[in-house]
Amino acid sequence: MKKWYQKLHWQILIGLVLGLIWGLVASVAGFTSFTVDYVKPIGTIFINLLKLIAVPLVLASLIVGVTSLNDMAKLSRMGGKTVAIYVVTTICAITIGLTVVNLIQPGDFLPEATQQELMSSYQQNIEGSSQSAKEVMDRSPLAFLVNIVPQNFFSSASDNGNMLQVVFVAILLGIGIIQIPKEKGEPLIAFFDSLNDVIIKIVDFVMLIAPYGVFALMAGVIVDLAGDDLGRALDLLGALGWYSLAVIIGLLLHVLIVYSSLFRLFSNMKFSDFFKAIRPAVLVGFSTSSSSATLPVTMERMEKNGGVDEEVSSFVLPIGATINMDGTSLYQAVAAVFISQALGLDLSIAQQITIVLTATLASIGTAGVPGAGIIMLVIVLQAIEVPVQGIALILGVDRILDMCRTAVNITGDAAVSVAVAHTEGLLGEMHLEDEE
Ligand code: DAS
Repeated sequence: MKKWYQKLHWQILIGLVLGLIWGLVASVAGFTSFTVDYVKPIGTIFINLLKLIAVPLVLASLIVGVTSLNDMAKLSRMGGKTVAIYVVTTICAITIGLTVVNLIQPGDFLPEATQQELMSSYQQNIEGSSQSAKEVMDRSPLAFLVNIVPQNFFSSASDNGNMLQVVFVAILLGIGIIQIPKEKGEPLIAFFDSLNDVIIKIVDFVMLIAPYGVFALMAGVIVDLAGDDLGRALDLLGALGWYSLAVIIGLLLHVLIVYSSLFRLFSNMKFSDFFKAIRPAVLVGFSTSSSSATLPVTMERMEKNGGVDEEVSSFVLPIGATINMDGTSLYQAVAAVFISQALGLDLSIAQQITIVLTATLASIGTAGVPGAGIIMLVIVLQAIEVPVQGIALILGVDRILDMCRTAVNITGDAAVSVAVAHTEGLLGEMHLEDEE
């Protein structure tokens, strides 16, 4: 049994705190240049690794998710219902997230001078996109859709590629595989399934250096921001606090409003009983930050205690762990707006609507592993022409928020399994006695 300090999420939290302390001390004691030259690059390597695996992760996890619908062709009615409810709850989550972050405006807690400082420190990365931001205003309204379809998959998969194009190609490939004879499609499905497992294993490796990456990122962000002005560093911490509060308030509102409404509409199960059935899975999800790792627990709890028939849970929950991440989509919407605000960028209504579409797609493509949600945030930031480097601002607190959003992801999957089971007449008695 690992000791508490050997557990990854504690190590990351320790890395976070030590990075904060290092950044603050460096700003006061004057070794900021050492930090910039020798510590910050470790954080850059960590972010680059996350970006490196984003493309194969999206390709493999989405193709596996899309083609798994085909394997259950006889359950197409259930598949349509499941995906429809997943998409509706995801869009509700993003809308709640956008509402909360626009009301709280966490990024505006940074003084304007600091916002300009951050923006200029990313300047070399946005020359192109600020130029293309102007082009975006002049382009036709359907330009966004045109931009999703790549002319060359490999160019879209390149470093500065458009992740949305990768999502588009992945869905297209998945549908193509479904349309060819099963025996011909199986080798491809097996390949992408194996690739998915390999990438998830690589995510595990990358997350092993997360404590060091987060330490370096936090130190780098504080030093970048503070320079010789400690006050600025404290401004960032304040803004991050309000940002984290916006995410957590959004997540709580989503669970209390959307999932309880789902139960009133599609099931006669008491919401409180549902939580007694699912809470061990929610706690495992919170501590592992991984929907995939928690899936066996989620399935066992919903079948054994939640009264959901195995035919429903074995379909709805694995798909949910792959493509349904309400917590992640809400977080991505809040994070995208926060980063924009922190850089002094005002988002138009069109851009906020783009966030709804791209965060829906990004959350579908997010794998159920720690840190996957922030990798997919790249899609949303690129779609609204906001510098991806802004992720460095929020990476330090990401693990804590990952724990929270993963817990909501799991709650959403389980809630939908109850709704689908009830509408299919496959919701039996609950067994909570071992919960008392
Ligand atoms: N940790 C992911 C999950 O397992 C969610 C995320 O990273 O956003 O659901």
